[in-house]
Amino acid sequence: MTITITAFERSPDGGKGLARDSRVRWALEEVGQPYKVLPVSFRAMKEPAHLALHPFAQIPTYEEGNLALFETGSIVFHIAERYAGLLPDDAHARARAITWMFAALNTVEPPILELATARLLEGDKPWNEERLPLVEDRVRNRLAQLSARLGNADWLDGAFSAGDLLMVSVLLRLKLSGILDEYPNLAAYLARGEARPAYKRAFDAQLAINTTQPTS
Ligand SMILES: N[C@@H](CCC(=O)N[C@@H](CS)C(=O)NCC(=O)O)C(=O)O
Repeated sequence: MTITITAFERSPDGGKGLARDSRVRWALEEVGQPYKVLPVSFRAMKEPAHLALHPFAQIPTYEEGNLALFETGSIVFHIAERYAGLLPDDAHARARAITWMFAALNTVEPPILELATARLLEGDKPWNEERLPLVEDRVRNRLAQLSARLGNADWLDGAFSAGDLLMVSVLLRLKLSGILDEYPNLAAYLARGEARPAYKRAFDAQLAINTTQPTS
């Protein structure tokens, strides 16, 4: 059955892997499933056809036969449940990998997004100078905890899983900030994720649609 996902027609980051279709692409590449990408403009994202797929007018969405999904956590979970390669067979190990998926999205991603918002969108606010260090501390707190848990391991719980895929995807947003360098094992963890052939294929495909010229 054909899998179709949506992605930004023109990503604000120029296709450098921060738009969230990249984590869905990566999951599909890991499990070896071909997929089509439907690029959507910011205008089209607000129109009824897209809103029927995504009530919050965002990307990515995922369609497979008569199944339509939104929310990357749910999409990656669906891919990992349906195709082998992203969740262990052992029931407890599987539950722990799913726990890391939730931890990535619910516990680690929120302060990282808050920092991105504070830096990119609130830099001109008079209170930003006072607030920014507080937001950075919240990020550092989470990173220190994650770093302590990861220790010298390659991945969060045994073999690479959908938990790592989402955690690496979330940490990517910090890549250029320098903060990750304060936690060398996390910087190495991120690099390990980026070095996976499936990640590279996903990254290259996302970059390609952002660097080719529109036809009209
Ligand atoms: N929690 C959602 C977030 C989706 C999201 O924020 N998508 C961004 C692209 S990375 C988007 O569509 N932004 C445009 C907008 O919100 O108007 C998920 O994980 O799928």
